[in-house]
Amino acid sequence: PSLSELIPKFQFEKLLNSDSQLKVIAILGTIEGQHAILSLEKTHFNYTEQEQLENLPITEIETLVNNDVYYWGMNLLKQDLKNSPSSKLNLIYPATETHIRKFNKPKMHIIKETPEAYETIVKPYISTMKGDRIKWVKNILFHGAEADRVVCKNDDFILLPDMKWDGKSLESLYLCAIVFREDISSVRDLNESHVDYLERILKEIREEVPKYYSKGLKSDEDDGEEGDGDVDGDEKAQGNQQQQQQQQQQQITADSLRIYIHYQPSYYHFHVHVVNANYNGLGESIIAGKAILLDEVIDNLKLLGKGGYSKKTMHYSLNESHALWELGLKNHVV
Ligand code: M7G
Repeated sequence: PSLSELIPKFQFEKLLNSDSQLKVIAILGTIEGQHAILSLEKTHFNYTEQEQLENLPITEIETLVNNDVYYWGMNLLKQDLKNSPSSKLNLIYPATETHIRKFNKPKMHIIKETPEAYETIVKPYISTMKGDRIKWVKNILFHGAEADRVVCKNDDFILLPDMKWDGKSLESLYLCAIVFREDISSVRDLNESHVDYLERILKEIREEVPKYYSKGLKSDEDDGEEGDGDVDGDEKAQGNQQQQQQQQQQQITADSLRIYIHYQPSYYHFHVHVVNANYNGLGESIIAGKAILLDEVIDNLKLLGKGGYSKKTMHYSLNESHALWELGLKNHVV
């Protein structure tokens, strides 16, 4: 079924999360008796063309306060689904208990995971998190799912837009590189034998992403061509110059990519997050205690010797609703 068939059937049950900073809400509900999680995220202002900036689509304004030179109020914006949608919608259906737990906002703790705690608590948990839980990964790798969106594919991995990205603006670029090998569940499985492999992955990402987006997003190009119309020479030159400047600012370069992995990840099949380093609207995804730069991982592997990350004590944040908390990590806080 399509999203537009499913959403009208969604029946509210409870609010899971509402984040005024990230402009996100997540709602638990049911669709035909099965749990579903609906989340909405207000979109960023995608006004990059000069014409859009000159004609902001403000339709109604209510002034709240005016004090000296300061004014503020509320307004409506004219929006349309293709170029200026109001929000991005995510639906997980049917949603499992694990999905639901992930959206509740419980207390965070800093965990000190020793190699022993990993062996006795985390490793057995990971073995239960394979199978159906990472079916979407297998679908991408082996069954052509999302094939039309792939940014780059080689013998090591497939790189494609992450589900969290609306694909509308390079400013919030978010890609995910999923590796073909199935023997790495998490950073804990990495050791010095993986150094060349990881360096190759990192190098490919740094080469391919800037190349792929060198002319901006595909839809940006289309819009640019349409806008030419009957503008006179000077104005057009000025517009082009501004457009070029904006494009340069937006240009994705190898060193403007934040490339990292998660510990603990949600999915235990090795994958690498690739986001625009200038974007900080990603909340938990990029904070200390969750994200580890792939460069750091590689350098650490060179120092850690044969056992690699299995020998390390890992410190990270975990919330009380994560299954690992009750499974025993609550006894391994710092
Ligand atoms: P993670 O570090 O395991 O978990 O990353 P977390 O960041 O969600 O805590 C998995 C990444 O895969 C996340 O960034 C998800 O948004 C992304 N992702 C998850 N699913 C189910 C899909 C999917 O079906 N397609 C794509 N393209 N990305 C997904």
